[in-house]
Amino acid sequence: MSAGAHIASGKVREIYAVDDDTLALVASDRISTFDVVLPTPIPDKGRVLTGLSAFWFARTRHIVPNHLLEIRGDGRTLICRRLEMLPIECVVRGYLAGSGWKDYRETGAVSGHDLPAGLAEATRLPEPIFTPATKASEGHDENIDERRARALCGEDRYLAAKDAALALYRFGAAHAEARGIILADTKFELGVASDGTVVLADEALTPDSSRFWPASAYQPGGPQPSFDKQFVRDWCERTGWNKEAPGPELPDDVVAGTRSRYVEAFERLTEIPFDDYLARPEAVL
Ligand code: Q0Z
Repeated sequence: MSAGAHIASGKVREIYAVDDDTLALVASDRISTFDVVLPTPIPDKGRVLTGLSAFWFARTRHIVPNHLLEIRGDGRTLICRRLEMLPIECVVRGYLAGSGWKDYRETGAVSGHDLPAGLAEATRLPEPIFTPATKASEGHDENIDERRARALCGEDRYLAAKDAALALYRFGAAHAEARGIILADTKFELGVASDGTVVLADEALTPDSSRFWPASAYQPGGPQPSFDKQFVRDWCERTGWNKEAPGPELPDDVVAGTRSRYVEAFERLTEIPFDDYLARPEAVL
């Protein structure tokens, strides 16, 4: 079960120990926007994210081994191999957004990658770039250059993590693009197994760990609407909320609209009806 000691809490997920070698990752239905967890859950959001992660884990084993052992019948719990985690966030960017856009605007570079001058916000980069970041215990992660990331991980582990992250991004971005979704950037967490192998962990290629943009609305030169969260962000903006905790309670229509965006992302990417997933979560494996 997810019975066992509580190990860690994220904003919207929990980790429990199953035994010495095994963890349970449980995704709640909580949603955060503007860095604040809202008081109103989005029904099945945790199942969408769990199902998507499991889908990608099952389809990327040829790129890098991963921590997934089993998906629970509740659809929101992944049973995983416990690893020694690398001390960096493995971020890959195919487009210039978020802190990548901010760092580029201020310095012309992201994590030590000098980029051509004059790029607009949300531009597709000539090649995806690996932009490792520190793991901040609170506040925002900080992009770091290759030298610092290499020193934190060790040479061999760093190179294995970088190669895996770039290959995973390329795979996920091509799959998503063919289904009308731009994977602008994404963050992976990798760990090391007892035999020294570098292993993909945590969640992978979900809307909470990535920027998903609807390809139909893509227009470089400014911020892009988020596939999953734009509806709730726009509603929050209209309330005049100051973006400090506590966030506003969401009305039913905003909850329902947001849920359907998550379900649509799941169904477009997996080509599996979400009801099939709810009936049998192993359908994504
Ligand atoms: C993942 C995180 C979450 C809070 C630790 N297989 C693993 N082995 C050891 N540690 C982890 C994993 Cl996945 C691990 N996180 C990130 C996830 C809630 C923090 F669900 N922290």
